[in-house]
Amino acid sequence: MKIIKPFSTKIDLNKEILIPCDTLTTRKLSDMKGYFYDEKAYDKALTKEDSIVYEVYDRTVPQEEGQLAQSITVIHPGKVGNEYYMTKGHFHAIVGTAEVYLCLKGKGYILLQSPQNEVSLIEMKPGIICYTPPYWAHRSINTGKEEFIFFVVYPAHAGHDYKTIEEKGFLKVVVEKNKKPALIKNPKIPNS
Ligand code: PAN
Ligand code: ZN
Repeated sequence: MKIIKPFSTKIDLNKEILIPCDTLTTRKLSDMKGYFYDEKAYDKALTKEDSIVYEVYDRTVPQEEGQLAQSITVIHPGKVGNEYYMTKGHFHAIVGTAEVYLCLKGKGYILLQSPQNEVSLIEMKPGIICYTPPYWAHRSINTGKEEFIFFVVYPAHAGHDYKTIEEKGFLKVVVEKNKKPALIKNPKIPNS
């Protein structure tokens, strides 16, 4: 394993970003084709504006076993149709790796799905830590009116398998129903 020097990172508690930050990944609506169930609403939203859905601020460490990756995700408030803004969601490529999520600001959910198709929904608000066990796919959803911001730590060699979710989606989606978040069957997947 590569020997690296100890380092510290500051979470700017006013801006909730990592200082320093090595890489910033920005996901706009145009990067998320096929992820929201309501395709007409997606096309309409994109015609109006290619809004930023979320950003990920990373500290870079070698992507090898024994190292821990750290990052902050900021999901902006918004919806496509009645489905809240969310991350793409993924399995870890090395499926036996877990992850810890700590909510810093805003509110939302972590939606998890096991390889046996069990679905779990963890409610997040500042101070709540979600433990994502190995093997579960995970997606984060902003159900609030402000930014939903969380800090994560995970094994740096975990890797991200986006393909499975991009092709199959999650069995359930979080939508606004009667002005409240509701977990419903994914309309794109028959018998989900
Ligand atoms: C998180 C996610 C981050 C963005 O750091 O990567 O919230 O979500 P997507 O990766 O699904 O676009 C994490 O779970 N890392 O493993
Ligand atoms: Zn992950």
